[in-house]
Amino acid sequence: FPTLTVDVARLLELIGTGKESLSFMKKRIRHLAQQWLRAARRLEEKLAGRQRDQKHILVHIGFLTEESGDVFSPRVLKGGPLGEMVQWADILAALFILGHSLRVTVSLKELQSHLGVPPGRGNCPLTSPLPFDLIYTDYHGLQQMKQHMGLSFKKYRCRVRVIDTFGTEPAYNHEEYATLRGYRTNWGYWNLQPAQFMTMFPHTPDNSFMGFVSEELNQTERQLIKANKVSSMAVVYGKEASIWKVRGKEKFLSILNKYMEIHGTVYYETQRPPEVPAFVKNHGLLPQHEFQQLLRKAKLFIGFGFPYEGPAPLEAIANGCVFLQARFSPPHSSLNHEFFRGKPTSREVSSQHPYAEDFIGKPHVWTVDYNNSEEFEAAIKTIMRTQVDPYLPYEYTSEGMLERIHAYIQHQTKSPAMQSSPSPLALSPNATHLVWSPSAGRAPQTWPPVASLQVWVSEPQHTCTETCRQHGLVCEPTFFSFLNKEEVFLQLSIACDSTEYEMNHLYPAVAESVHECYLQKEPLLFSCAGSNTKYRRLCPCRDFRRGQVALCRDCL
Ligand code: U2F
Repeated sequence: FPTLTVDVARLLELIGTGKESLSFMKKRIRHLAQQWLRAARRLEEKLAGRQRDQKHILVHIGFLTEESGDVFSPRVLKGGPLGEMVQWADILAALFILGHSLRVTVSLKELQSHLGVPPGRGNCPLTSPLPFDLIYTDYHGLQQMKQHMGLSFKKYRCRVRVIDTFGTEPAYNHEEYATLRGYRTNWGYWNLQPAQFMTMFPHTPDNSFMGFVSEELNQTERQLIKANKVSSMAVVYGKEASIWKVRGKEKFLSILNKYMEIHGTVYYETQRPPEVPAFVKNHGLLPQHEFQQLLRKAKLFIGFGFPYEGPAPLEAIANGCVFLQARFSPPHSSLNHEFFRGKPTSREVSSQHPYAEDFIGKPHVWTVDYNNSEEFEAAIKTIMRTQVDPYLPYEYTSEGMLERIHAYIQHQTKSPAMQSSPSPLALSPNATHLVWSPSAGRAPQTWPPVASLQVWVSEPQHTCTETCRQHGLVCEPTFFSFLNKEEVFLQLSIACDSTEYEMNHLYPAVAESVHECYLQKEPLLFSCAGSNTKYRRLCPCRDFRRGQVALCRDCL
């Protein structure tokens, strides 16, 4: 078994030098090293005696390669996106601390030198000439690997994990289906298992949730933060001046300015950017550690609508701020918004940070209509009066991230389609849904274990993601194959005049008005996302650990 590794200097060496983005990542790893080590020790105690395999892992950060244009590195010190670098730094730290053997590449040349891949035999063989058990990369890296590996790419693609910030829904991933049905994207069509895509927040249960971490506080720091909070201090979320070019800003900022001193961390070269009003105290872009210090003093962290779904709101909440953000009505998505256009998802983004809105909520997060001055002003007044403790969801702590990645690496090896075919499910006593019954024979070996499965039927126009959530559960696409059977309709007392197998990401489902039942013909299209007024969908749901939605209760 690998030992949880402590030699952080070795990791920093592996990452290499020569880019501002790499320096940012190394600084972050160095700064969080003690936190990672403490988390590793706690996890070790928790996993005592459990099997842990050591994997050979290649981490190829495609978006940082010159060959893909590397637009990020030159903007690191100029207010450009850092979220991706935050996440990659944390992925590297987590994989290393878990004791796996790592190689890191940020150029095509290095990638090529590591991929000696003469064609072998069989489908995704576990022992073969490819010297890596797992490859973590992104969409740019995937493209580069495909070009370099030629035919063997197809054979080994099951070992790839794609870090994909906003997620890829199954309908966009399946090449033939996406092409036929017009799920057009700049990225999709890779025919991977949807769980191979790993997101920054738990956006859709179809993908795996990779996440990142936020800095954690000890008891003394928590007390200090509470004692030193300035209830009239607000920090604006937006390190690049363009973020401040938002409609209606004058109105809501002048309301905020009546009550609070407003601070910003906007990058500038020589003078204040014209987009930033004179009454804002601008500190310029701060190093990450100093930004956290500013958040420790502030009461409020306020978003202007962009960037979407970044790390900063979690950091603010972890440092005891309230996060105030705009509700999007209608929600933003790839169908109506430039930023999301071409991204392989139809997910509707209901605010700047839906995770903060849905998974955290009040008193830490306020989502309001910025065009409604009364609602906005009332929120500010209440926030100033309310005492709020620092809060960090477990899944964004170092221990939470280590636990999740450990579980994925240990268990997520077989694709759902490869898991053994189950016998029928038994009805639960209350007959509103189905559960796995121990009397139905030996449970098939699956991960998550099938004992956590509950089958619920959605209302029309509801996704399985929503349906499971309504029942306090989470959609688990691995289990779709268990309910994609004619007898399941019968067990749910659904009358089917006809039953067809078709390719459709909403199936299995029933068109109730006409008593037509549909089963899924293409396992790659099993999808928690997606809804239609015509169908009630059969949804596989499971329980989850508090604060760790990626894992079921018995999933460790
Ligand atoms: C997101 O990327 P961003 O970089 O825009 O995300 P932010 O939430 O602004 O924060 C990234 C980090 O920047 C740090 C802060 C965060 O961890 O500690 N920071 C800083 O170092 N100094 C400062 O003065 C202020 C912040 C998202 F993550 C990406 O995936 C998206 O591509 C992007 C666009 O939606 O938004």
